[in-house]
Amino acid sequence: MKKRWWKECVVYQIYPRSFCDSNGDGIGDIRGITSKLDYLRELGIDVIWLSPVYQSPNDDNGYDISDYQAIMEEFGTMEDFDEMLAAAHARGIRLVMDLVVNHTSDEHAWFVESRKSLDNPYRDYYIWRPGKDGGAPNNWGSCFSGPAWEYDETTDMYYLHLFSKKQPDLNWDNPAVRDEVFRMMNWWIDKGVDGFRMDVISLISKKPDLPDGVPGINGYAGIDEVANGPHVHEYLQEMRRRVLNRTETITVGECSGVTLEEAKKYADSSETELNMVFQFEHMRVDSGENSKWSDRKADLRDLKEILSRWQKGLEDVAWNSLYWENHDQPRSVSRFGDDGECREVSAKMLATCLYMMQGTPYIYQGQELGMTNVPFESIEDFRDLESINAYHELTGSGVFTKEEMMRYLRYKSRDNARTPFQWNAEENAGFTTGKPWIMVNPNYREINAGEQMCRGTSVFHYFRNLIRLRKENEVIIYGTYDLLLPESKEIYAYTRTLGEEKLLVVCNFTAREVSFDVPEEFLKGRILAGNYKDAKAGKDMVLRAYEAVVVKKQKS
Ligand code: TEU
Ligand code: CA
Repeated sequence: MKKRWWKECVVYQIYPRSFCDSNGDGIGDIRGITSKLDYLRELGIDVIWLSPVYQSPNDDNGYDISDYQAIMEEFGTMEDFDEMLAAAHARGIRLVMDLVVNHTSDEHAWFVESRKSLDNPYRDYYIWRPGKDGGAPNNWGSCFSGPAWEYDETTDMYYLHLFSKKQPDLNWDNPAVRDEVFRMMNWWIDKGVDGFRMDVISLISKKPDLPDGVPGINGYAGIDEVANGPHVHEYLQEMRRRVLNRTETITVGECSGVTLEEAKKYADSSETELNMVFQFEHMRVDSGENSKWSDRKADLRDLKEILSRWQKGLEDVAWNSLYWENHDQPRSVSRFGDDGECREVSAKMLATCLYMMQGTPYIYQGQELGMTNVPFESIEDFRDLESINAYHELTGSGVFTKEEMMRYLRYKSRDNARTPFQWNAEENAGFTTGKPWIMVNPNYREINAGEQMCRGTSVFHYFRNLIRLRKENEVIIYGTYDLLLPESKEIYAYTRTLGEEKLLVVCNFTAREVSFDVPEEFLKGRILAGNYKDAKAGKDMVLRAYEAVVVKKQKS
């Protein structure tokens, strides 16, 4: 197992629009982030993954980029960015940019040119096709509802957009596109950034004949038909040679549709492509029949099967990322824990369960406070185009009633993760002095960073302790993983082993008391972490509601 700094670090994701507003316009910004770097140093994280801050018309909150080398006006200036980068580095915190190059905004200069004429030099920067049988070239659907093709009458052709029609897909088979992307990446590395999170990077290579896929609940085929295309690994190996090898960068590919076998190519230990990937199997464990729109609760046995398969599958051959949350997912304490009376203890349990595994931990802003899903009252409360479009498409076509869809949105909408960070109990949770761009979760008076930093038993201090524990125990970073009690619906238990060192991690995923037989070798073990103050790992151990314990075997 090669030791690497990016295997030993902890990453914190900032969604800039909702993190901290410094100028009272109700929108988070770069100077707001700079003002909160000491908070992040206190938490103990090593790397910031910054969601896009590039120039954008904000159709998809910055994941639709119109200039990769300019800062979105609402977020500030390039000087603000340079100041933030220097301030982060001065605190020993690295910065990872969000690389969104499967598509650009339709307002990017390349696309403005491309759509002008068939022989425009930029025409083949994008994916244009003639219609078929009077309609779109194939049955692919957009992730944001409707078809993945938009008719453009200027040249009487359709262009592909796997996301919104304002996010036309780039044609990665065109070497000029790859040259542009690699040049831009090198420009950011020259500025001192330390790596990239790569948006939907598994989708950049499309099968040349763009074949129809299997229709979903809205009649269109999903993006998994496009994932892991014929040249994706070739293009990433080229990226590694032309950009990533020049400095010790950290790279993580967001790989919708990735399988364990594919992940061994994207993130293999020969380091010819990326360091790690975000897989989605554990994020689909509570999906509905054909889509994420469901309020089904996950079965712990499914979660254990998935996470264990990825732990064992990548062991010694690649590297895992470890995440419950990001800006696209609902809050994990509401999804996999309990956001009622057991909120804090279950937030701590979920962190223990995941971050004691092998892989690089990713913490999403507010997860370290146990921030919860949001009691959205009506569709007008939502801002995310995925949620709003799905609501109109799926209720309009009768797939779901409005009541069903509102229930599913409250449980799964991406906006659950995008309400303002809760800094304190003052108006708007201390996020802004203006009118926030999206509602603040009403529970900010009880759940906020200010209160938790002053309370040693808070979720914040528990996360801080887990981060410290990882740094002090190599067995957590490099040890092998072995699942215990695979059939238990209540307990997630596993061991980590590195030479003589051995840990036991036990988590009760229910509000009920559950008995657990502590393996003999841990009976006299030392408690390294626990979300109840008087945890002990004795014979006939009884795990309390959402109790989590980490026990270190004592050398005999
Ligand atoms: O997300 C890609 C992706 O797979 C999402 O469609 C995600 O699976 C879905 O939203 C879960 O419901 C990336 C970005 O993270 C997302 O914010 C962007 O909207 C999308 O790509 C397009 O850039
Ligand atoms: Ca602002």
